[in-house]
Amino acid sequence: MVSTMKLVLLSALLLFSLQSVLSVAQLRFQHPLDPLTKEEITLVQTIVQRKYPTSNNRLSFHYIGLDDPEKDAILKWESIKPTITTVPRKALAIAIINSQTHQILIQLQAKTILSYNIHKGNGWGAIGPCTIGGAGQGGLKGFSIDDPRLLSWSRQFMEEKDGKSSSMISPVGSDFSAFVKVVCSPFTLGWFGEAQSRRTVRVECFMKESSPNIWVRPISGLTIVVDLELMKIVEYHDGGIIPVPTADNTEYRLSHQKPPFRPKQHSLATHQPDGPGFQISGHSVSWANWKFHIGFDPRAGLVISLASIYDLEKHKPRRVLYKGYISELFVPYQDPTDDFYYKTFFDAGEFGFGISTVSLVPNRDCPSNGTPLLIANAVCVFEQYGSILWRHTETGIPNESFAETRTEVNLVVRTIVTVGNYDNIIDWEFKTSGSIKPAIALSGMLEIKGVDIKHKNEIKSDQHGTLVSANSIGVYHDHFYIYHLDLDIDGVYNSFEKTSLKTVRVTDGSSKRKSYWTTESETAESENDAKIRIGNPAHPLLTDDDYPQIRGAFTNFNVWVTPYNRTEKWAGGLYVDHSHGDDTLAVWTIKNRDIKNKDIVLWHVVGIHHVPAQEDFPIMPLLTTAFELRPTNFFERNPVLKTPSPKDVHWPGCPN
Ligand SMILES: *[C@@H]1O[C@H](CO)[C@@H](O)[C@H](O)[C@H]1NC(C)=O
Ligand SMILES: *[C@@H]1O[C@H](CO)[C@@H](O)[C@H](O)[C@H]1NC(C)=O
Ligand SMILES: [Cu+2]
Repeated sequence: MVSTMKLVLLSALLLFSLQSVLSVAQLRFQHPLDPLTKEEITLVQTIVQRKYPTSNNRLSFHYIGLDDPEKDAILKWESIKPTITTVPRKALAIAIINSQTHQILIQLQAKTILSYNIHKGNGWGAIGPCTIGGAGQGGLKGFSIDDPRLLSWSRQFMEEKDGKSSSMISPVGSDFSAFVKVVCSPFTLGWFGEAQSRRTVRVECFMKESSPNIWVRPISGLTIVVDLELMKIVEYHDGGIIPVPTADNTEYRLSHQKPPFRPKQHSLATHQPDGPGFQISGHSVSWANWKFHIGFDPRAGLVISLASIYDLEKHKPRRVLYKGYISELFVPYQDPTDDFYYKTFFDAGEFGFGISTVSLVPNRDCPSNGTPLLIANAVCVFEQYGSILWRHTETGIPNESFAETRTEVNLVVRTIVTVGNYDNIIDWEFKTSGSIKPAIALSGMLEIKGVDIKHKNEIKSDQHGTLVSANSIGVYHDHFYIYHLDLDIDGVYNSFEKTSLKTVRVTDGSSKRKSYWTTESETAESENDAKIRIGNPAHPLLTDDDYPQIRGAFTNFNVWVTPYNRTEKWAGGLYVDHSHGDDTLAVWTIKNRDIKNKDIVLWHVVGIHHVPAQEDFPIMPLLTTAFELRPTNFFERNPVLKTPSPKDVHWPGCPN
C-alpha cells in the first residue's frame, strides 16, 4: 500500500493597520503557530524603535509576522501538548530604516534581537498601508501640492465639466477644490530591465463624485511617479486629454438602484438546531474526522497548518498537510501602452494578502451558521451542504431494489482579500472523504482604462481589452495564484509520484480491440522531474524573456515540488516590489535538488486568463476556480462508509 495524495483539477489596496491583526489567542492557551498578538506586534515595534528611535531615524515597517518555529519543534510540541508550551516565539520584522531594508529576528519572550540583516539585493518589501495613504491621497494632497507639475495637472483637471458624461480634462482652470472629487492610489511599478530601481510607485487617480465605484472612473493619460524615499513626484507626464468614463450605470449598491427593483424576496437559512458540528479552541478546529490549525500572516493571509484526518480502520489520526497558504498572486495586465504596461502586480508580495483581508459581512459573505473568528470577522468557519457523498440504487436483485445514499456536508474556512478593485474569496474546504479543496472566487471591479471610444464600431485598433461601457476598456489580464502545500503524509518524508495515462495500440491481433489506455507511474527523483504543465488550467502567455514573466516565473508550471526549506516561502521572492526575478521558485529549482523520499513541498499554480465582458461591469459576478487534493490509495477503503447523513430537521407545523 502506497500512501499518496493526488492532485485532481476540477477547472481550470488596504483597509486596516497591522495592529488590528488578532488578539484573541493571548487569553487562551497559545499554540506555537498562533499568529502574533497585538501585544507581540507592539513589542516588536518597541524593540526596533529602541534601537532606531524615530526621533532621528526614518523608519517604516513592511512586515511583522510570526517566524515559523522549526518543524521538528512543532511536531514534538504536537506530540506532547498540552502539558508544555516551550516552543520559543520569534517574530520577523522587515523595516525600511533610513532607506535600507532591515530584516530583524526577535525572540519575543526574551524581548531580544536574535539576528539582524541588511538586505543588499534587489527589491523591497510590500509597500504597506502607510505608504498607500502617503503616496496616494496624502502624497498628492499634502506633500507635493507645491509641485509645479501637479499644479498644471490640477488646472487641467478643473476644467472637467461637473462630472457630467465624458468629462474632459482640459488645459485651463485653477481651482484646487477639484481634489475633493478625486481619490488617488499608488500602484507598484514592477521592473523593466533597469540595472537599479528606486523605490517608486505610480499614482493613479479616480473620480469619486456621483458614484462610489471609483475603479471604473480612472483619470487616464497621466503619468505621476512618486519616489517613496523622497516622497516627491519625480516624473510627470500628461499624455493628453482622455474622457473620464461617466458615472452612469456604475452604482452597485442595492439601496441606490434607479429605478428601484423589488422582487419578492424568499427567505433562505442554513439551520443547525443542534449547533455546529465543529469545535474551535483558540485557533484549532476539529470537525468530523479532521483537525487543523488556522493561522494568519500579514503577507499570506490565511494559513492552514497541521491538518490530520482520523482513520477509522487504523484507529488513529494521520497527518496530511503540515502547512498550506497562498504564496503569491500575480496579476499581469496585457496592455503594453504607457498607461498600463507597468501593471504587473504581485498582490501578496507587493501589497500583502493578510493586511488586505477585509471583515466578512454576516449572512452575506458567510451563511447564517458561520462562526466568525480572528480579526473582526476576518475568517469564518461553517458547515455547508455539499452534494451527495456517495450513492447507489440497486436494481439488479429481483424484488429487493433499494437505494443507499449519503449527504455530503463539508467544512469551509473562508476569508476575503480585497486588494484595491478586486475581491478574492479564499476558501479551504475539508471533506470527510479525505479531500482538501482550496477554491478561489473573484469579484469586485475590473481595472478600467479610459478611452475616447463610445461604441464598438469606433474601435479601429487593438484596445487590449473589451469595451465594457462607454469610454471604458476592461483591460485583458491574468490572475495566477500559487499555493504552497507542504504535504506531510503520514510523516515528513514523502515522494512525488506522477501517473499519466497513455494510449496503447493493439498490433498483435490478441484482441478484437485496436486500442486501450493504461497508466504509467513514475516517482520524481529531482525537482526537474516534478515540473508539470497540466492540460486544462491557464498557462502564462507572455514570453519567457519579458520582465514581468521573469519576475512571475513561478507560473511557468502548474506543479512544482521542492525539498522543504524554511526560507523558501514566497514563490515570487521575499522582496517583490521592484524585484528582478532573482529569488523565485523558478530560480531555486535550477539546482535540481533531490526530492525522492525527502521532506517535500508541493506548489500548485491555478490561473485565470480574464477577457473582460460587459457582464463584469460595473461589478463582476463571482468567477470561481478550484482544485482538490484527493487521497489516492491512502485509506484501505472508502473512509466514509460509516458516515451517516445529517439528521433531518423537523420544522414545527410540517408533516413528518
Ligand atoms: C417478485 O415479486 C413478484 C410480485 O410480487 C412475484 O410474483 C415474484 O414471484 C417475486 N419474485 C421473486 C424471485 O421472489
Ligand atoms: C534554502 O533556500 C535558500 C534560498 O533558496 C538557499 O539559499 C539555501 O541554501 C537553502 N538551504 C538549504 C539547506 O538548502
Ligand atoms: Cu480579472
